[in-house]
Amino acid sequence: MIEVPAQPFAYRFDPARTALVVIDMQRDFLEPGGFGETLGNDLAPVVEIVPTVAALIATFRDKGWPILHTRESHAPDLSDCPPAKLARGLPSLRIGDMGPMGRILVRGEPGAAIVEACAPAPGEFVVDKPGKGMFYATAVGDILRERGVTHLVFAGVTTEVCVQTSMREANDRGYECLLIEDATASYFPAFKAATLEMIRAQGAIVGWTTPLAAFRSAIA
Ligand code: C5J
Repeated sequence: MIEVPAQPFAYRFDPARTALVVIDMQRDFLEPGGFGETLGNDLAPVVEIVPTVAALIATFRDKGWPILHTRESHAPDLSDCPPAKLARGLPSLRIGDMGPMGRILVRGEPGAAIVEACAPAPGEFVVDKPGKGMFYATAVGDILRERGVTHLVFAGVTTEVCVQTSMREANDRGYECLLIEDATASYFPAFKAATLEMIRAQGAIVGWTTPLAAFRSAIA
């Protein structure tokens, strides 16, 4: 077992049963003209974490530990899009509309791709998810179960939406979850800070948090 200094207390994991989950590091959330920007958001906080997420991915690759990437995306006819996602918010472009990177959050369009710096390597899992959480309407549960994964290390965007939802779903399913603090971001720094606090509150009610440097020192 490896022990990582973390909040609210040390996180212990067996590397043979641990996977990295990288949530939605897609052009649509990180690049101008994508869904994130059409919602009126400042992209700077999410762009800032790209090198840290890339370093975390490289760390798992070096160790040969499994990596699962998610992409928030929909079928071209939007038949898998939860109604709330289509109806709510005031984006200048809605899901499915044509933007500068193709149709917003539609599978196979350039904007739905993962940014180059965090691109999946051959053999890594890539899961398209229509919801905010990674278990809803996906094969994530089967993928993790088949490989005996019990512990998940999380990164990606956005902290309070798809990262937190996926962590909560995982926590309810019995996975022990660690969020890498500087490898996750929100368009709203205050939301990120609040989410980190919520996750580790009340004795790790959702899971643990730690910076990448602490994680890397622990596994060195
Ligand atoms: C959002 C996400 N924020 N990946 N998606 O709509 O967090």
